[in-house]
Amino acid sequence: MRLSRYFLPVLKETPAEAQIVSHRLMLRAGMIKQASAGIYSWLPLGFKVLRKIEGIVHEEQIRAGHIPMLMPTLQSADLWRESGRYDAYGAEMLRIKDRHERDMLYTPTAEELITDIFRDNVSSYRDLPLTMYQVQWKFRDEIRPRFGVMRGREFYMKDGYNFDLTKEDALHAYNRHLVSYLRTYERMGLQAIPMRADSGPIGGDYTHEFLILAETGESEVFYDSEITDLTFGDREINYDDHAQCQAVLEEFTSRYARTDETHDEAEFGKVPEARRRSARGIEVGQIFYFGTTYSEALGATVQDADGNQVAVHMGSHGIGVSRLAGALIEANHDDNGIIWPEGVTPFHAGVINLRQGDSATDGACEALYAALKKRGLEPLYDDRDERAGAKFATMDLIGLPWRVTVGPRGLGNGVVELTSRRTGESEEMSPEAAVDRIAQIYAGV
Ligand code: 5CA
Repeated sequence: MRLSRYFLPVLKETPAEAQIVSHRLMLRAGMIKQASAGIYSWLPLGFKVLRKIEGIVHEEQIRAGHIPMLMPTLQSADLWRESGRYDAYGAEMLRIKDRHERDMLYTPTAEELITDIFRDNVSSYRDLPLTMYQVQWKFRDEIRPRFGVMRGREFYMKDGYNFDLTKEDALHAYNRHLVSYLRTYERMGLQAIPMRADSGPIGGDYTHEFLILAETGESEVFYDSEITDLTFGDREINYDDHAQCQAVLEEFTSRYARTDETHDEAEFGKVPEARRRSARGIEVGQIFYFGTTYSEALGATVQDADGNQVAVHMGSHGIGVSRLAGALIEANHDDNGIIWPEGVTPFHAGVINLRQGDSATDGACEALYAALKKRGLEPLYDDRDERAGAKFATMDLIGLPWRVTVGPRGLGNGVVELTSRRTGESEEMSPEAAVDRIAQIYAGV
């Protein structure tokens, strides 16, 4: 993409309404624009990041054997009356009437709708286990939407639902989700810690929240510092192997790690004092096992091997896809702007032309831009007729991890400059070597 042809409305001023750094930077970098309280348009740069996050979520869900699908944002109230949640959900549910005066709602979550699809189509234990998921917009009429996309009213969520014959199978699905979430966040360059949590209006006994440690987090968390040494890495997982998934769950959840809702001072006191930490965290996902709550309420049963009709065991599992865009910035920025991890960056590298209009420099930039594209990469070429300082400031603000700077002086010596956004370190090399290096970096992402 050529910057002169792109839509990147960066702001010079720091927007006064934004209280936290990710919100400020998303507005300044032209990623989002508020449409109304807690509701945002995703401008081209923000949309690219959202798609990258969503892509990783899809790949890891499919790897775990979960099946993608899509349900509507608007639902009829009838199903929610069957489950009893139409009244229970309260003011957070946006209720709408259609022209026939029928009660509709904008979906805050989809346990009812997926259970309805299941009960109408599945009748035998032979069709289990089954896990389906979607990535879809949700609406919760939060009393205090704030921090930009971190606590929106409309937000983009991955929500997955498992259907199993027995509790044991459903707990395997729970473990499988935990493992797939660990992989998902790590691929984005984030350390998300599973913490024992409270199940709230979704219900159920088993639930973990995934939290990223950040000063601006809304949740207070307590944990054993040993937990931050754990990494998932590139281990091979067979998601059908119950014992293997269980072992990973135990490895990542056996140390003390809880949100304030479930925090227990006496238990925490058993952690050696030097390892006790309290901090703030951003909740980027949550998994639940809730048994037969919804299947009993809605009559989602299957015939088991002995011919009995039994209610299926279920769980639901969410990832805050739009919230992650903000959380990633909270975890990756400096005074000059965003620093995208390679896995989610909107463009792979920036190309800066220091002497726009100089035919040799323009030619070298065009060749570099074409060579990067030929390697399957997406460069952003700053071909505007602007001062070098302004070009550097924009690149730093939008946070592309790699920048190639091309100017007449370097070209005289046959070199361009490759700079890492994270370390600020630069290295001179031939344009071909710069292309090779960038391609090599992304080959492993
Ligand atoms: N049905 C379950 C799992 S699918 C569910 O709704 N879980 S949830 O309530 O925990 O939401 C899942 C994730 O969505 C949360 O972990 C959080 O990351 C994100 N989320 C929840 N509310 C908001 C909000 N108002 N703005 C942005 N993201 C949100």
